Amino acid sequence: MRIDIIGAGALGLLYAGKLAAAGAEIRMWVRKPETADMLRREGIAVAEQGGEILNIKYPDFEVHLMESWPLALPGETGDWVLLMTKQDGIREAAECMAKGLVKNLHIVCMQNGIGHIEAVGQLLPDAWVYPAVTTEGARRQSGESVVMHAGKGVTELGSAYHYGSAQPFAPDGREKRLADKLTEAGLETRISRDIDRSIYRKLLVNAVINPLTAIWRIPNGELLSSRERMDMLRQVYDESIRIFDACGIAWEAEWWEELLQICRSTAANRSSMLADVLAGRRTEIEAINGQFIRLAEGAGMEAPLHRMIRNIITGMQ
Ligand code: KPL
Repeated sequence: MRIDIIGAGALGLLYAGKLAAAGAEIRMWVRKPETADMLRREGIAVAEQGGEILNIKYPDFEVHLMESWPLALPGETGDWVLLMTKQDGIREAAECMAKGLVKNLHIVCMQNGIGHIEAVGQLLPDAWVYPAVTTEGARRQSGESVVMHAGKGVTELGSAYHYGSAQPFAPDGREKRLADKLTEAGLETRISRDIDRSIYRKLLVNAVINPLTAIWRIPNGELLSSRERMDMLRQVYDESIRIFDACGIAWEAEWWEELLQICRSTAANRSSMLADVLAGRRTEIEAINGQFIRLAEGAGMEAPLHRMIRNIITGMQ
């Protein structure tokens, strides 16, 4: 199976390394020449929690600059594109893909937040766009090609959207083949027929945990360490649920307990937003809490906590 992976962040490297080790033909697509040089020089190393290290040397995988997509792929493509940039990297990647000759790409989107499936679909109306939600934990030091597989999770792969035609996608077993390959590579993947539920659950978890850990500069587990922190967690959660209700978005009572369980099971981890703030990178606040503000606006209601949190994080960038 030939897989194009766009983005060399922690998840991009984790997927590339593990899939290459499982025999998939991997092409990495990166934005910066220095990232391409580093990957060619150092390869990819995936450090598992048990101490095992998977080393993938270049050229056992390919590396290209994203801008060379139309030249490097003159009329041929892989079986899959895994789009693993953050939401703010989507436009640039999609514009490069749109210049390529191959139009009917099958693109899996692994971003946090909501709104990205529509964004990709509008930029690439001939592509099949699959939402995916993962709970795999990965960490990487900026400028390094070593990725820590910090927590084994599960990936859910939804059905494809196609914006260019009203034709429903005739299933050809393609998603199942990808899910099987990922699972064989040690990245457990299930086909989901209710991916929206997982997307909204993850949006809620990220909207509560990520900004509060970034504001207080604490690992996830410390959110549970005092009454004041727990109260704040609960208030942001409750406001989010009121917004879901106003928008007619289904949610489940267990999500609160699941959120607390995520804090416990990732207790020592830094959230991705805290990592971004500490590294001076742009955060995903707009794609996460910003989306709650927009959902609330659409339903004619206020979202004072999400708005305050969004302003605090934006003011830190
Ligand atoms: O997804 C995460 C993130 O950091 O973005 C959580 C679940 C909060 C784990 O850190």
